Amino acid sequence: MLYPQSNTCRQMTDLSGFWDFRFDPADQGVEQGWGAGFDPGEIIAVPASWNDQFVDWRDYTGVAWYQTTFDLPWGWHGQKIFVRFNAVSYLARVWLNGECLGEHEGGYLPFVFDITDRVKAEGNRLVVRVDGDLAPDRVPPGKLGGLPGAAFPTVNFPDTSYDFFPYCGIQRPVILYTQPPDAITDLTVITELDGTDGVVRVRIERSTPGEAPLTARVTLAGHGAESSTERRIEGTGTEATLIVRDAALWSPDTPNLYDLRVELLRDGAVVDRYTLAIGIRTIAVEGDRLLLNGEPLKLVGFGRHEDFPVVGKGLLPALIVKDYALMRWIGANSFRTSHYPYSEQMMDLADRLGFLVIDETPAVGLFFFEEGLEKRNRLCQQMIREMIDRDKNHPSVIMWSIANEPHTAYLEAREAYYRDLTVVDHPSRPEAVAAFKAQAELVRELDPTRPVTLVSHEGALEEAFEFMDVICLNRYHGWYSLSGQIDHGLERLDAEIELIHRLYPKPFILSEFGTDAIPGHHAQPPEMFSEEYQAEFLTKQIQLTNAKPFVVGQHIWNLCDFKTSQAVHRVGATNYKGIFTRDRRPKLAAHRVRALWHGEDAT
Ligand code: ADA
Repeated sequence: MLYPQSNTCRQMTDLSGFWDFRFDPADQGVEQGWGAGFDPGEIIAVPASWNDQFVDWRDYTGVAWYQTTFDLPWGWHGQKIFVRFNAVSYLARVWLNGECLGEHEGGYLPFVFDITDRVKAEGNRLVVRVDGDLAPDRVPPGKLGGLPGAAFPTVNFPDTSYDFFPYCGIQRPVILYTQPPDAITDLTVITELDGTDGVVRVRIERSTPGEAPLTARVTLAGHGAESSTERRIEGTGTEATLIVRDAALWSPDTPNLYDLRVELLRDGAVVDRYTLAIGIRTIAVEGDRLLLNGEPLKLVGFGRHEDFPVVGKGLLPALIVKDYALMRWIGANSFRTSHYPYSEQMMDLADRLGFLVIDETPAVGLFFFEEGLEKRNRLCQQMIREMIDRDKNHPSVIMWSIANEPHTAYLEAREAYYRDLTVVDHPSRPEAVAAFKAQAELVRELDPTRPVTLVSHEGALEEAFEFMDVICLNRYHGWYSLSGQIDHGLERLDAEIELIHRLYPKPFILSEFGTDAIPGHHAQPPEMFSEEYQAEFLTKQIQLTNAKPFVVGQHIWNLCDFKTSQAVHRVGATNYKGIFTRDRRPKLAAHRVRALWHGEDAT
């Protein structure tokens, strides 16, 4: 799905700003016809979550209504006109001028409505009903009353099956945009290497074929070179291949980008144009190594969240710049979009600044008991399609993650495993194995160029690892298990990583490890929740994983402290595993990790 652009063939305008707003706890808006317009109660900022913008609605995850009006900019008549929601959490239903345009379920991926035949020159009214509720048959799921067998049998409030606050609302921009009648509707870019040359393959999809044949002109410029080719378009699309001699490759150290320009011509005149920054690179798995441009790769970085005071999960460009600056300062080269696809603005900067991204769907906290299973599986596949369709052209995206910590193992299997790493036969629920086998196959069908993974906490019990290219393990030995015993936890982690690697000899990423550290809390000798404990825990686990050649990644959990639901194990409804505070100030561990990742001795 292409991001809207303004150029001589297309226009876009951002509807961000202050919208009319009204909570609807009785869910009466639909029957009272609020879709045609409603008397506002509040003013709300878009984009941003609604939870922290008011004084007393933080924990509200029900229904709320947004409304704005707009006139069409000059010159848009005669064009095809669309409205694009970059993300609305969780379920959105949209009306324009009183007519329902449709619905979208899922809180972190874009959706578009064609409003060409419904939009007026002036006085358009756009209304959105947002249902932020939690439910067992949603992805991610909620209102389970506490997950049987989860690490903590307590029930969070709000009742999530995952460990971050369920922010709601129109959290990313809403954009109006045009396309010409004959338009480029999608581009898929695949890059390969041939010696020192880059091979850039471009698949071009066009809008419904008109009468007159069209020609596609594809131009690639950058680093002192420019090459171009033309293709007639028969039907709805065509492919073009460009060779770049002695290509300037994309990597974290050299995030070289080229300007790809695709134009549609009819009788020699340009009728549409789309430009895209692309990076020439390859990513591959070879044995138990991960290769970038044919060279072994080590990922050092973080699991993160989109999270900040007041805006919640709302897009905040300055925070994106800050977080990349912090990751650059500390020496990270990668992150995972835990536990949902991040904003398109965040992904664009990963390309430009040179960060390697494990792109993860919103499938966190899944369980495989019957209630809602069929719908959750269908939603997981929908979100895989939407994520790959949106992010497939980013050179920074090197891997797809189809879930975080799904609860796949039987309880008794887990008890035996936690006791002494005993792996019983068939420890995973067959429904889970079937679901992830199908999802891994879907990823490879949609994008055969990138490895697929599943981020598991089940360890060697995770039978779905069989279908993954890369093994990702979240593990907290010395925190949730062997609490207070960093060295004993290290021994257990060492044994477990080796066991998993024997069973699944694939590249291995320690995708989460860390401890809570209350900012300003100190103890010597280190004790849990002190900054010293976090610093020593991370230092020793980084040194352990550095010594294992098949461990191709270490992602600390987390870059920053972040908001969670309320629960007995979350002081102030906050997860303090950040090595930076929620307002981005370094803890002791940040300095230790920076020394380690810059090759200095951090003891
Ligand atoms: C899990 C989970 C994270 C976070 C972490 C923790 O690994 O994937 O979202 O909850 O544990 O802090 O406990």
